[in-house]
Amino acid sequence: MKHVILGTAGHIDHGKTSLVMALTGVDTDRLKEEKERGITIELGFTSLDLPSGIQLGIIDVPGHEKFVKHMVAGVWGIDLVALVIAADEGVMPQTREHLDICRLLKVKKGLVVLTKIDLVDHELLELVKEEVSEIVQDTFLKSAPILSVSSVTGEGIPQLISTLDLLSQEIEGRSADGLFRLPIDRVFIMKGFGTVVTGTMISGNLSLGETVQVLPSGIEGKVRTLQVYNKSVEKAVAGERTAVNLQGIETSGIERGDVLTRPNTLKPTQLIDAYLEYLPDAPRALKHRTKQRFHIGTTLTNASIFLLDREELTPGESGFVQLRLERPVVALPQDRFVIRGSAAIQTVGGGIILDSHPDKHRRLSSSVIADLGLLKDGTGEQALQQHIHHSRMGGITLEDLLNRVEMPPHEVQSIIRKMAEKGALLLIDPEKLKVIESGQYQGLRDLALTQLREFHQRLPMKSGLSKEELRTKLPPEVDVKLFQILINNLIQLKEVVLEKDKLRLPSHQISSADEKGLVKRVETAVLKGGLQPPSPKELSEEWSEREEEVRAIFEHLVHEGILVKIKGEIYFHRVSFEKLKEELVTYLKSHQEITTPQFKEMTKASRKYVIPLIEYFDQIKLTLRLGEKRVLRGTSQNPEKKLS
Ligand SMILES: Nc1nc2c(ncn2[C@@H]2O[C@H](COP(=O)(O)OP(=O)(O)OP(=O)(O)O)[C@@H](O)[C@H]2O)c(=O)[nH]1
Ligand SMILES: [Mg+2]
Repeated sequence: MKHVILGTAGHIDHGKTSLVMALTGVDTDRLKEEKERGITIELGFTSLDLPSGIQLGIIDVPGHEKFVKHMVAGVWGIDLVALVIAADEGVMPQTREHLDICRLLKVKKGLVVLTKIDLVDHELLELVKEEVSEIVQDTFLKSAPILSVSSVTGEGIPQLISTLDLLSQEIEGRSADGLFRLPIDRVFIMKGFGTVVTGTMISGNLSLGETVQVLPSGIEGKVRTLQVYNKSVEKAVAGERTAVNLQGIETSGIERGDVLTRPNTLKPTQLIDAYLEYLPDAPRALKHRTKQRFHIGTTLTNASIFLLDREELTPGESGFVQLRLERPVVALPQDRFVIRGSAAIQTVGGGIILDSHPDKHRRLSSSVIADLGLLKDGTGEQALQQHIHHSRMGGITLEDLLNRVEMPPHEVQSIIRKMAEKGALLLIDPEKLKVIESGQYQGLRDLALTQLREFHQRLPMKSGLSKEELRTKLPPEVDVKLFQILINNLIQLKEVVLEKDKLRLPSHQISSADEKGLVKRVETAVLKGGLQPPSPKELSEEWSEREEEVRAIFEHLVHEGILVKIKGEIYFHRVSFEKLKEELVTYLKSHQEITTPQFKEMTKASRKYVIPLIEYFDQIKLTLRLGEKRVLRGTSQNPEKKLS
């Protein structure tokens, strides 16, 4: 059976609830306060079986300006709107505001219902009709039917029913294969059953016994019973007014504005990119970072509006914005939203969500604007490609992609498959369906090879780099699985060699130095030099070996911890260095201080070595320089310590 949802809209007291009653026989004003005050406060729900067999769900909204937030929650996701205008009063402020809201939320179709015609004469009715055509021009209701009824006498009600039937037949049914999403508009306890939530299923479907999740809190529960228009069902689908009886969730854990989903599908967000239409009759220009009320689904929170493409948005203009929200909400691309002023509460604009999980953007950046332009005007496939591209070298999972584009999972999967077949992307995690753009993967591969090359250049005597070391040199978004795939791939293509846990380039050979025993010879020569060791240059000249090769061996020995590099060309053998260090500490412990000449005397070395050495001891924080003298750090001679 086809389901269509109709919402009422219109100024307070214009006869919306009476009209619903005339159509269905149900009084949707249930609250005591509503009865006493004669106004609607909360949303009302009922349904009507149309002659063609379509079931029309009806949401009755309040007209009072104080309850516009309930009205927005009610009409978000409806298929048809009945804009109700009392013939004896004509167009009033909330007539216009509700019409703006329906337009901003992109309600597809509707009709205008002039009520209370029993109270006016023909002339007045014609005047009101003129007024109506004026306000609906340039809106989706431009050529909508205008019906005249009296809920008191019943005049016009049969015509209204057949018009609703015709319009409903023109409404396209919703696809039930999107991600399941139900913005909650009511939460209550039913005796003997427990927690029940209701809402309009925006997309997907839900069956008895399934596990569901409440967002943003993340609480999970089970579907115990399911109802669509008061009838128990095994499965509810998109477009239906659905009541879900939840097992394992207390009513205190849920509130209106929450969204029911399946676990691990939708992710709440506090940062949203959008295209905002600022209404022509907004009171003043919208400045960068202005805080406004932000309505999406049945949720209301505050948003700071960052203007991305201009300094301010004047009434009547539209622009790209980034919304920073006070509380997390569930939102998907193509969703509609409304913004209302936070001081003078009035609808000032609304628009379409382009990305519900963006990065923070720089303002006035042409590349950011171009990307958002593509999300606004491009196809779903283009949006998908853009998100894969922007996931850079880390790649992106199917789950994340489904939160970034408005497409059912099977469509996203089929596009991914096609892109993979064309070689545009690689599947890096078949379990999570994680993909990486081929260009990004090439970049990652080049980066890994460059890192290896640089390592070999710096330390030619090392056989290679361990996997862990190489991973730390790659971007942090590269996870273990992707890294493993990269390494295996590089090994398979013989672009790197894995040998004794070390990765190296195939061209890298530990230089022939080892064969000549040069490494050992350098070590011996430096050790023999004691506190006046030879430099790489001196040794290379003495032995007629290439200077770079000898210097590389010195660096290798430093890396191995055998030599200590003091400065520039001065390398000491660790044995000589440690012996001197011990001698210096012993001296300072008994003499408290040492002058440079005294230190020179201790080393019996020339100034060329003495000055860099004593400065090195300062540098490694063994000694502290006080004028011409040095003392041990961290002892009683240390004035710094005394002060503290
Ligand atoms: N004479 C006459 N009175 C009507 C008609 N429709 C509604 N009324 C009266 O107008 C008053 C307001 O009607 P409601 O249906 O409560 O108006 P509403 O639009 O639902 O008001 P809110 O929900 O508070 O915005 C009630 O006293 C109704 O009896 C009608 O067709 N003819
Ligand atoms: Mg009402």
